[in-house]
Formats: sequence, C-alpha cells, structure tokens
Amino acid sequence: MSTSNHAQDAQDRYFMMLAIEQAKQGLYTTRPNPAVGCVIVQAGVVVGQGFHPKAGQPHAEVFALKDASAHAVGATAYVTLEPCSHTGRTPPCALGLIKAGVQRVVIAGLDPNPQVAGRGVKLLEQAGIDVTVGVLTEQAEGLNRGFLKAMRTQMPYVRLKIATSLDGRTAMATGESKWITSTAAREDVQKLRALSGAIVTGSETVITDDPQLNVRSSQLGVPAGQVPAPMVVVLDRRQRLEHSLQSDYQLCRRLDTLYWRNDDLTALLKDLVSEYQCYDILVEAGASVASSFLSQQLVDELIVYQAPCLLGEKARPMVAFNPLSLSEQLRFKISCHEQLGPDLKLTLYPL
Ligand code: AOF
Ligand code: ZN
Repeated sequence: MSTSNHAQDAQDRYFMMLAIEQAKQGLYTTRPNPAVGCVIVQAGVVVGQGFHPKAGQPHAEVFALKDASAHAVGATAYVTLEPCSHTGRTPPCALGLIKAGVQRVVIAGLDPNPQVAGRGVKLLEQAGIDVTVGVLTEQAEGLNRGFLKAMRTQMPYVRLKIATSLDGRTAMATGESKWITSTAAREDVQKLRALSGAIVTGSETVITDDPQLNVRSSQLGVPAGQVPAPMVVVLDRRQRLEHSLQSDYQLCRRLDTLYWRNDDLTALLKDLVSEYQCYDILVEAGASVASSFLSQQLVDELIVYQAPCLLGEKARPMVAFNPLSLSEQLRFKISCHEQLGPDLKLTLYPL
C-alpha cells in the first residue's frame, strides 16, 4: 500500500538525517577518507550510532554495531555511504553488518572508490539483506565533495575563496589588506581550510602577505590539533621564491610545502589527487592566480566574503581578466548567502 510506503520513506529520511549528523562529527578529521555516519534502528528506536573519526581508525558501521551490540539482530542500518567491501586499514563493513544479523540496510549513495563501487551492496544482497540505496543522497554527498569527485574523475574539488570590499577590491594599491573582512568571516575561512587537503597560493601572496595558511579555529567543534594539516602549494612559475628559501618566511620552513614551478594547473590538480591524496583544494591567492583557475574552468565553488566598505578604483581588483564583451563574462549561480558579523558570505557555482 502506498501509504505505508510513504510512511517508510519518511522514516528512512529521518534516520538518514541522524546518520548524516553523525557523519558531520568527522567532517574535519577523516581526510583523505570520507566522513561517514551510521545509525542502527530496531522497531523505530535508535539502538546504535557511530561515525568514522579518522583514517586508520574503524569505520562508522563498526562503532554503530558495537554501540547496538545484540540489538543489531533484525535491525535496520542507515549508512551515509555504501558499506565497504574491501579489507583496507580495517575489515569490510558489509561483512560486519552481515555478521551482526542486520536485516535491512539503507544507504544514501554508492561509494565510487573502485575498491568498493557496488560490491558492498552486492555482498549484503547475497546474504539476503534488504538494501535500499538513494535516501538523502544530495545531503550526504555534500559532506564529501572532494572524495567523491576525486574517486569519480581523478580531479579534486576546487574551492576558490576571495575576500573583497563592496567594490570588489582585495587590497589597497600598496598591498595593504589586513583587514578588510571581519574576524567572523576570517574564522569561517578556517573551516574551509580544515576541509582541505591542500591550500594553493601564489608567490606574490607569500611575498606580500606572509600568510600562515594553517588551521587554527576554535569553532570547528574539534580541537584544531586533530585536523590533519593541509599541505601548502605555492605557485611560483617565475621562481621568485628561490632566493627567499633561506630567508625566514614561515611558509618556507614548513616541511609540507610544495613549490609548483610550471604553468599547468590541471597537471598540478591531478598530481595532488594521485600523489598526495588531496581531494579538496582551497585556492587562497591574489587576482592573477584566482583568474587562472577561473578562466581555465578549474573552480568548482567560489566563496566570496564581502565587507561593506569601498576601497576605491586604485585598490586591487579581485580578478585580473578582461572579457572583451558581455558574452565573455563568467557567470555564477548563488547557492547560499549568509551574513557573518558585518560581512556577507556568498557561495557560488560557476555556470
Ligand atoms: C565505510 N564506512 O565509515 C568509511 C568508508 O583505508 P580504510 O580501510 O579506512 O578504507 C578507506 C575507504 O573506505 C575509503 O576510501 C572509502 O572508500 C571507504 N570509507 N567506508 O564502509 C566508513 N569511512
Ligand atoms: Zn567500511
């Protein structure tokens, strides 16, 4: 009967939402692994829950099954990602669910990792478990943009962050820029950094701003010390940093800094995925680097923090390209807008 199906759909969405809330607890700490949550439900009651806290540690299902113990028999498991079928740093979760006697498994979306990719579902079904795939898929996938894109395309998910004035300026002509946006906006940037496997910047930014580019927020919900430090990539095509390597730029002293000395940004991004397992990339740089990423269509998400101030026409513009006509403009779709302290935060997708 369709009414009972509707009731079950609503229940599935509700418990999947709880599983997504579980997954969020690992958002800043699981890299390069995805953030995954699991909730075990017996007769409409949550009897176990868990999330994947960190690469190398057990997966979400393991914690949830342990939490549920004997109550897992005959229960429904809600998982935000297809349970794995491979023996990696931990044994396959699909087998764990089977052994625990779970009767039904509801999955938000399949795991595109070639080691899994549908095999988890197959194992469960072969064991006679009723499997439903596709509940709150969009919401669950939003937690792991980088992991999913990298597994599907071998390219990372690139976020470009720009802090500007109302007139789209990012610094005075002298380079002075500390600070245009508020503490609230700058704290928010810490979250973007904490999500990222690598932060890409330009030699110009290193020379003029000497940025720290580390993660230091108190607002992540986890101690910043638990967040794996993002790698720093400095684009230095003209090898301007060669001489300063011995100088005391903070960045140059970091062991996890990579200097990229060629023009090919696509090659860099591919390398970051294949060599370094960096799936989420944050570009924090000046107008010329930002423009290169934008004009080569390498940006998946643009985040603009806009302060309500005017800096004038001699101040530095946020981009360095010049479309010849309106038909060459770059256009975006606003996916989210919010106020952070006095500033505006816009999240946009290129069209
Ligand atoms: C799950 N549940 O909670 C997570 C999964 O190196 P390992 O053994 O930790 O395996 C990592 C892979 O497992 C990762 O790339 C992804 O495909 C999957 N993540 N799977 O069943 C989880 N975090
Ligand atoms: Zn697993």
